[in-house]
Amino acid sequence: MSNAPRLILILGDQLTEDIAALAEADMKRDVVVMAEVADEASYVPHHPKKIAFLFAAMRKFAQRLERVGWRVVYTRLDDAENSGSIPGELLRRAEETGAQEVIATEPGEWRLIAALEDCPLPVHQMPDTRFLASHSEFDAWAEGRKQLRMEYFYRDMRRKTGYLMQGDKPVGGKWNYDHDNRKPAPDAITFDGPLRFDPDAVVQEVLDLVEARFGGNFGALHPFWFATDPAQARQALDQFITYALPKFGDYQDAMLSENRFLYHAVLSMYINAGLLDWRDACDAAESAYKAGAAPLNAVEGFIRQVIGWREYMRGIYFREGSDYTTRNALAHDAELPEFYWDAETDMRCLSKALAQTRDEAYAHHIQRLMVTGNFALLVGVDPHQVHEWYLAVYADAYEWVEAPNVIGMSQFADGGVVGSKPYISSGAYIDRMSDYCKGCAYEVKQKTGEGACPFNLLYWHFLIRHRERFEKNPRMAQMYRTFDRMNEDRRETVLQEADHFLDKLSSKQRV
Ligand code: FAD
Ligand code: DLZ
Ligand code: SF4
Repeated sequence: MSNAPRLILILGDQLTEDIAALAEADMKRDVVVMAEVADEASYVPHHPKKIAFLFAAMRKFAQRLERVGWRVVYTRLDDAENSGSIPGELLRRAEETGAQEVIATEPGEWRLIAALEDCPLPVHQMPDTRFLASHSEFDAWAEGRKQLRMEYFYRDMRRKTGYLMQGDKPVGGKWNYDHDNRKPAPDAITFDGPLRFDPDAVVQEVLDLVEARFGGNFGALHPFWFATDPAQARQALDQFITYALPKFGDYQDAMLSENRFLYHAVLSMYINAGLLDWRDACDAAESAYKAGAAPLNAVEGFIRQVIGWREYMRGIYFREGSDYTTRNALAHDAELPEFYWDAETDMRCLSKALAQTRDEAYAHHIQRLMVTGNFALLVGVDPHQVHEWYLAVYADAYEWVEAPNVIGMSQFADGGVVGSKPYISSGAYIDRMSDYCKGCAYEVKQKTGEGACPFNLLYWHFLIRHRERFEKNPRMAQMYRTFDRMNEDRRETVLQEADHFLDKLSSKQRV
C-alpha cells in the first residue's frame, strides 16, 4: 500500500470536523485541501455578504484544523498560484505533495459532483453524513408513491429521531400545528433580531478582499455581523431559542417593513455551511418545549422545518437528477425584472423584500415564497433565471436546498413534484400578513382601474393562462369558479389590464 499522502478536500459549505472526508483521513499521512476559488465565487454573482461569510468561516476552520494537528494547505483567492477552480487546486496540491488520490465529501451541487468525477485524479466522494436521511433512505421512502408529500416524509423523520414523540404517537396528538402558525404581523415585536458579531481581524481581512473583488455584486457588504465559527453560531442559536422561539410559530408567516427578522431563527446559513449541527438546533428547541419555555406549535413548527422541509428538499434535489434546474413545466420565458437587482419598484412589498435582501442577504420564507417568488411566477419569468437569482442573493443558498425551493415549491417548474398546486396569491394575502400595503403606490383593495394592485390583476391572468393545467386540480377549482362568476366585462378588463402591466414590465418601464 502506498504511503503517499491523500488529499482531503473540504469545500466552503463543509466546515465541520465531523465531515465525512475527514472521518476517512489519517492525520499523520494526509493533507487537507481548502481553496477560495474564482469558479465557486462566481458561478452566480453571489451576494458579497455570502462570499465574506464563507471565506471568513473557511479561514477560521482551517486554523482550527491546524491547531488540532492537521496539515492544511489553504489557497486564498488572491494567491498568485491560485488556479481558480477546485479540480485545478487539487491537481496543483497533488503535484506539490505527491498525492495520487483525493477523498471528498459529496458536494451539494451536481455541477461540482461532475467536476470532481472529471478530475484527472481519482476522487472518492463520500456520502455527506450531516443529513438525517441518506439518498437511499429518501429514495426508499419515495419509491412507488404517486405524490411525494413532505408531511408523510416528515412523520417518518419524527419517528426516526424521536423528536416530540410519546411512544409511536406525536406529542399533543397531532403531527402538525401549522394551523396555529398563520397569525398576521403583530404591532410590536419583542425580539431584537439575531445575535450580531463585530468583525474580528480574520473577518476584517476578508471584508477588504471581498470589497475589492466583489464590491460590484448586488448586495451590501456592510454592516457585516454574521457568526463565522461554531461558538458564535451556537450563541446565535441560544439567542433564538431563548427570545424568539416562543413566538416563532405564531408569526412564522408574518411580514413587517421595519422588522426584517421577526421571530425567525436566521440560522440556515450556519446550518448549511457546517457551523451549526441541525441536531443541536432541534435538541435545543425540544428542550425548550420540555422545560415549558416554548409552546408546542412553535417547537413542532421549527423541528418540522428542519427535519421535514430541509431534508425533504435535499431528497428531492438528488432524486430528481442533474437536469432539475432546467425544468420549466409552465413554459415561462419572461425576463427577470431588472428591479430584482435594485429594488426600484413602486410595489412596496417587492421593494421592501428586495431592499432587505440587498442589505441582509436574508429574507424569510414567506417573503421568498409569497412576495418575490409569487410575483416572478405570476408574471411568468423563466424559472432558470429565478433560480440563479435566489442562488446568488441569499447567504444560505446552495443548489441542493435552493433549487427544490425555487424550481419546485415557488415556481412550479417541476410540474408538481414538490407542490400539489402553485403558490400564488392576489394582494389580499400580502395585505393580511404584512404592513406592506399601507403606503404603497398601488391600492390593494382595488381590483381593476388606475392604481389597482398588480397582484390582483396578475393572479387571474396566471390562472387563465394555465387554465387547462390547473382547472381540474381540486385545490384550485374554486378559484376558477370565482373567476367565472364575474361578469364578462369585468373578466375582460382584468385580463386586459394585466396584459397592459406585463407589456410595461417587458418594455422595462417602471412599475
Ligand atoms: P426559519 O424560518 O427560522 O426556519 C428554521 C430552519 O428551518 C431554517 O434555518 C432552515 O434550516 C429550515 N428551513 C425552513 N424552511 C425550509 C425550507 N423550505 N427548505 C429548507 N430548509 C428550511 N433555505 C435555504 O437554506 N437555502 C436556500 O437557498 C433557500 N431558498 C429558498 C427559496 C425560496 C423561493 C423559498 C420559498 C424558500 C427557500 N429556503 C431556502 C427556505 C427558507 O426560506 C429558509 O431556510 C429560511 O428562510 C431561512 O431562514 P431562518 O433560518 O430564519 O429560518
Ligand atoms: C458558495 C461558495 C463560494 C462563494 N466560494 C467557495 C470557494 O471559494 N471555495 C469552496 O470550496 N466553496 C465555495 N463555495 C461553496 C461551494 O460553491 C459549494 O460547496 C457547492 O456549491 C456545493 O454546495
Ligand atoms: Fe404589494 Fe399590492 Fe400591497 Fe402594493 S398593494 S404592497 S403591490 S400587495
